[in-house]
Amino acid sequence: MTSTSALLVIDVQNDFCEGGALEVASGSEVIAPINDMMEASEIVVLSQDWHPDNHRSFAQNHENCVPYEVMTMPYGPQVLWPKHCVVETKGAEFHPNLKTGFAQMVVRKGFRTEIDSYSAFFENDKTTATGLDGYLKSRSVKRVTLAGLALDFCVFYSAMDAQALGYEVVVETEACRAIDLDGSLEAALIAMKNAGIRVK
Ligand code: VGL
Ligand code: ZN
Repeated sequence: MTSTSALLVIDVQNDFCEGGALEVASGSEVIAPINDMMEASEIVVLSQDWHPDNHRSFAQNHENCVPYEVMTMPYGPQVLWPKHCVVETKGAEFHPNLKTGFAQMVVRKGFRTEIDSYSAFFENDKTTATGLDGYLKSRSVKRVTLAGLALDFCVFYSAMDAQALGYEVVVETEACRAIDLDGSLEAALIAMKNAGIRVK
Protein backbone atom coordinates (compact mmCIF):
# COMPACT_ATOMS: atom_id res chain seq x y z
CA MET A 1 0.00 0.00 0.00
CA THR A 2 1.29 3.45 -0.78
CA SER A 3 1.60 5.73 2.20
CA THR A 4 -0.49 8.84 2.57
CA SER A 5 0.93 11.81 0.70
CA ALA A 6 0.36 15.53 0.96
CA LEU A 7 1.20 18.37 -1.38
CA LEU A 8 2.62 21.46 0.34
CA VAL A 9 2.23 24.58 -1.80
CA ILE A 10 4.58 27.22 -0.47
CA ASP A 11 3.82 30.97 -0.59
CA VAL A 12 2.28 31.42 -4.06
CA GLN A 13 1.35 34.99 -3.17
CA ASN A 14 1.19 38.21 -5.19
CA ASP A 15 4.28 39.73 -3.55
CA PHE A 16 6.46 36.82 -4.72
CA CYS A 17 5.16 36.98 -8.30
CA GLU A 18 5.97 39.44 -11.08
CA GLY A 19 5.31 43.02 -9.98
CA GLY A 20 5.26 42.07 -6.29
CA ALA A 21 7.25 43.61 -3.46
CA LEU A 22 9.67 40.66 -3.23
CA GLU A 23 9.37 39.50 -6.80
CA VAL A 24 10.80 36.08 -7.66
CA ALA A 25 11.78 35.98 -11.36
CA SER A 26 9.07 34.16 -13.36
CA GLY A 27 7.30 33.35 -10.10
CA SER A 28 3.87 32.99 -11.66
CA GLU A 29 5.15 30.16 -13.91
CA VAL A 30 4.70 27.81 -10.95
CA ILE A 31 0.94 28.29 -10.92
CA ALA A 32 -0.11 26.10 -13.88
CA PRO A 33 1.88 23.02 -12.78
CA ILE A 34 0.82 23.52 -9.15
CA ASN A 35 -2.87 23.69 -10.12
CA ASP A 36 -2.46 20.35 -11.93
CA MET A 37 -0.63 18.83 -8.95
CA MET A 38 -3.30 20.05 -6.52
CA GLU A 39 -6.06 18.52 -8.61
CA ALA A 40 -4.28 15.15 -8.45
CA SER A 41 -3.46 15.27 -4.71
CA GLU A 42 -5.59 13.88 -1.92
CA ILE A 43 -4.25 16.23 0.74
CA VAL A 44 -3.28 19.81 -0.14
CA VAL A 45 -1.91 22.43 2.24
CA LEU A 46 -1.08 26.02 1.28
CA SER A 47 1.39 28.12 3.24
CA GLN A 48 0.99 31.89 3.36
CA ASP A 49 3.71 34.33 4.43
CA TRP A 50 1.84 36.71 6.73
CA HIS A 51 3.69 39.61 8.37
CA PRO A 52 2.62 42.57 10.49
CA ASP A 53 3.64 45.95 9.05
CA ASN A 54 6.29 46.41 11.78
CA HIS A 55 7.92 43.01 11.19
CA ARG A 56 11.62 42.76 12.14
CA SER A 57 12.57 41.06 8.87
CA PHE A 58 11.78 44.25 6.91
CA ALA A 59 14.83 46.42 6.17
CA GLN A 60 12.80 49.61 6.48
CA ASN A 61 11.95 48.78 10.09
CA HIS A 62 15.64 49.20 11.02
CA GLU A 63 17.63 52.42 10.89
CA ASN A 64 20.22 52.69 8.10
CA CYS A 65 19.53 49.22 6.74
CA VAL A 66 18.92 48.22 3.14
CA PRO A 67 17.14 45.19 1.73
CA TYR A 68 19.18 41.98 1.38
CA GLU A 69 21.73 42.84 4.07
CA VAL A 70 22.12 40.29 6.85
CA MET A 71 21.45 41.22 10.46
CA THR A 72 22.09 39.21 13.60
CA MET A 73 18.85 38.48 15.43
CA PRO A 74 18.61 36.73 18.84
CA TYR A 75 17.95 33.47 16.92
CA GLY A 76 20.79 33.91 14.41
CA PRO A 77 21.53 35.64 11.09
CA GLN A 78 18.52 37.04 9.27
CA VAL A 79 18.33 38.52 5.76
CA LEU A 80 16.48 41.85 5.79
CA TRP A 81 13.81 41.90 3.08
CA PRO A 82 11.83 44.58 1.33
CA LYS A 83 8.43 44.91 3.01
CA HIS A 84 6.27 42.07 1.70
CA CYS A 85 3.19 39.96 2.47
CA VAL A 86 1.77 42.39 5.00
CA VAL A 87 -1.41 41.14 6.67
CA GLU A 88 -4.60 42.18 4.85
CA THR A 89 -2.81 43.61 1.78
CA LYS A 90 -3.15 42.60 -1.85
CA GLY A 91 0.50 41.44 -1.83
CA ALA A 92 -0.21 38.89 0.88
CA GLU A 93 -3.13 37.34 -1.03
CA PHE A 94 -2.63 34.17 -3.03
CA HIS A 95 -2.08 34.82 -6.73
CA PRO A 96 -5.56 35.06 -8.32
CA ASN A 97 -4.81 32.22 -10.76
CA LEU A 98 -3.91 29.75 -8.00
CA LYS A 99 -6.83 27.35 -7.55
CA THR A 100 -6.94 27.64 -3.77
CA GLY A 101 -10.20 25.70 -3.63
CA PHE A 102 -8.21 22.46 -3.89
CA ALA A 103 -6.60 23.12 -0.49
CA GLN A 104 -8.00 21.82 2.78
CA MET A 105 -5.67 23.75 5.05
CA VAL A 106 -3.85 27.10 5.00
CA VAL A 107 -0.94 27.60 7.36
CA ARG A 108 0.15 31.18 8.01
CA LYS A 109 3.67 31.95 9.16
CA GLY A 110 5.81 34.95 10.07
CA PHE A 111 3.04 36.70 12.01
CA ARG A 112 5.13 37.29 15.14
CA THR A 113 6.79 40.72 14.94
CA GLU A 114 10.16 39.62 16.35
CA ILE A 115 10.77 36.43 14.39
CA ASP A 116 10.73 35.46 10.75
CA SER A 117 9.49 32.11 9.47
CA TYR A 118 10.76 30.63 6.23
CA SER A 119 9.68 27.09 6.97
CA ALA A 120 6.03 26.10 7.04
CA PHE A 121 6.88 23.86 10.05
CA PHE A 122 9.06 25.98 12.35
CA GLU A 123 9.90 29.66 12.62
CA ASN A 124 13.50 30.77 12.18
CA ASP A 125 14.35 30.05 15.84
CA LYS A 126 13.86 26.38 14.81
CA THR A 127 11.63 25.73 17.82
CA THR A 128 8.39 27.73 17.47
CA ALA A 129 6.00 25.37 15.65
CA THR A 130 3.36 26.46 13.15
CA GLY A 131 1.18 23.40 13.83
CA LEU A 132 1.65 21.91 10.36
CA ASP A 133 3.47 18.81 11.65
CA GLY A 134 0.59 18.02 13.99
CA TYR A 135 -1.93 18.48 11.18
CA LEU A 136 -0.07 16.16 8.81
CA LYS A 137 0.55 13.53 11.50
CA SER A 138 -3.10 13.55 12.52
CA ARG A 139 -3.99 12.88 8.87
CA SER A 140 -1.43 10.00 8.78
CA VAL A 141 0.76 11.71 6.18
CA LYS A 142 4.11 9.99 5.65
CA ARG A 143 5.26 11.62 2.43
CA VAL A 144 5.24 15.28 1.34
CA THR A 145 5.78 16.88 -2.04
CA LEU A 146 6.74 20.55 -2.07
CA ALA A 147 6.33 23.22 -4.74
CA GLY A 148 6.13 27.01 -4.81
CA LEU A 149 8.17 30.08 -3.89
CA ALA A 150 10.93 30.58 -3.25
CA LEU A 151 12.89 27.40 -3.90
CA ASP A 152 16.01 28.60 -2.03
CA PHE A 153 14.19 30.06 1.00
CA CYS A 154 10.74 28.95 2.08
CA VAL A 155 10.58 25.77 -0.02
CA PHE A 156 14.12 24.84 1.06
CA TYR A 157 13.59 25.37 4.81
CA SER A 158 10.22 23.62 4.70
CA ALA A 159 11.73 20.62 2.89
CA MET A 160 14.65 20.38 5.34
CA ASP A 161 12.33 20.51 8.35
CA ALA A 162 10.00 17.92 6.79
CA GLN A 163 12.97 15.59 6.25
CA ALA A 164 14.19 16.12 9.85
CA LEU A 165 10.67 15.40 11.12
CA GLY A 166 10.77 12.01 9.41
CA TYR A 167 8.65 12.54 6.29
CA GLU A 168 9.71 11.21 2.92
CA VAL A 169 10.30 14.43 0.97
CA VAL A 170 10.11 15.27 -2.73
CA VAL A 171 10.75 18.76 -4.14
CA GLU A 172 9.27 19.41 -7.60
CA THR A 173 11.72 22.00 -8.91
CA GLU A 174 9.75 22.51 -12.14
CA ALA A 175 7.00 23.94 -9.98
CA CYS A 176 9.37 26.21 -8.02
CA ARG A 177 11.29 29.42 -8.75
CA ALA A 178 14.20 30.87 -6.75
CA ILE A 179 15.36 34.24 -5.40
CA ASP A 180 19.05 33.20 -5.76
CA LEU A 181 20.83 35.56 -3.37
CA ASP A 182 24.65 35.08 -3.35
CA GLY A 183 24.53 31.47 -4.51
CA SER A 184 21.60 30.53 -2.27
CA LEU A 185 19.97 28.41 -4.97
CA GLU A 186 22.94 26.12 -5.54
CA ALA A 187 23.58 25.85 -1.79
CA ALA A 188 19.97 24.89 -1.19
CA LEU A 189 19.97 22.22 -3.91
CA ILE A 190 23.17 20.68 -2.55
CA ALA A 191 21.96 20.75 1.06
CA MET A 192 18.64 19.12 0.13
CA LYS A 193 20.30 16.34 -1.85
CA ASN A 194 22.81 15.73 0.95
CA ALA A 195 19.94 15.46 3.41
CA GLY A 196 18.37 12.68 1.33
CA ILE A 197 15.54 14.75 -0.13
CA ARG A 198 14.44 13.76 -3.61
CA VAL A 199 14.99 16.87 -5.73
CA LYS A 200 13.18 16.30 -9.01
C1 VGL B 1 10.19 34.11 1.57
C2 VGL B 1 11.80 35.64 2.05
C3 VGL B 1 11.01 36.22 3.00
C4 VGL B 1 9.76 32.93 0.75
C5 VGL B 1 9.37 34.67 2.53
O1 VGL B 1 8.54 32.67 0.65
O2 VGL B 1 10.65 32.25 0.19
N1 VGL B 1 11.40 34.58 1.35
N2 VGL B 1 9.78 35.74 3.23
ZN1 ZN C 1 8.47 36.84 4.49
